[in-house]
Amino acid sequence: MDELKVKLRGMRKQFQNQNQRPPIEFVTGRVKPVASIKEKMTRRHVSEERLEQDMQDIAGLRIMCQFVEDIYQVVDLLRKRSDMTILEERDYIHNEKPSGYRSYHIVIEYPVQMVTGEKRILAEVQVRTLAMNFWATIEHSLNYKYQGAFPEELSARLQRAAEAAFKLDTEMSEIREEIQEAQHLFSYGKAPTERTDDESKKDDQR
Ligand code: 0O2
Ligand code: 0O2
Repeated sequence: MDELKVKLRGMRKQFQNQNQRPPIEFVTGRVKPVASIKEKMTRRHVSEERLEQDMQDIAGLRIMCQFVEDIYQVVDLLRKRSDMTILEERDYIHNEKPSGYRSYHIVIEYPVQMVTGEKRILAEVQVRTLAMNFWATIEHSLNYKYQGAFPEELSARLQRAAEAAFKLDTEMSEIREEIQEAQHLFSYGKAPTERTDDESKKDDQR
């Protein structure tokens, strides 16, 4: 998990080193707690022998992006990497879940070098916008209270909130160029187009 977090955060750093806006805002990761693994094993009828193959999210990473377009750029970057293999992709952005949940899920196979030799582990990478993350975090915490059985009114409200979050993402995408220019001005004191030839050369050499 730590290794993968370093690598994904490294992708963000590389863009920053090039004075480019990174498509990754931040990365988090968790190992599924034992209680959640046991609960999912019962719910999904997963045997202990099949656990490593059948439960894909024991190791889980989350990549947060500013814009929906960034999600697909990140997915493309992950597809090109040779240190991990993508086994499955699930686009819950264009096929949102009945709850209203949106995110892009990727299941990767990642070789870990153990003292006993190489071990290939599965990890689930969830790529989402900040707005999708806001919604999912809140809905997830409500799930603890209601154990997934939301009252109808709350469920409808959450679905409406998910649509509102997606509308926000769509609106932000439409003014993306304006925002990007403003962010560049804020970070580097000038718009990307105003950079001198000398500065561009320096970046290329980095
Ligand atoms: P910085 O400088 O704090 O931003 P670790 O592996 O120790 O770095 P850990 O304990 O695994 O981190 O925590 P986790 O939850 O996986 O990731 C936390 C990272 O995500 C931290 O970044 C947080 O700052 C960042 N983070 C969490 N929530 C938000 C958020 O809402 N907005 C933003 N922008 N960042 C968030 P770093 O890498 O520790 O560095
Ligand atoms: P955690 O660590 O508590 O987040 P299943 O787990 O059976 O629902 P499957 O096929 O194993 O489904 O994987 P799926 O649906 O691609 O991804 C499951 C994970 O996506 C969940 O993990 C959540 O993190 C997230 N997710 C999926 N649907 C929703 C939703 O409606 N609301 C929220 N907030 N998150 C969702 P877990 O198992 O809940 O673990």
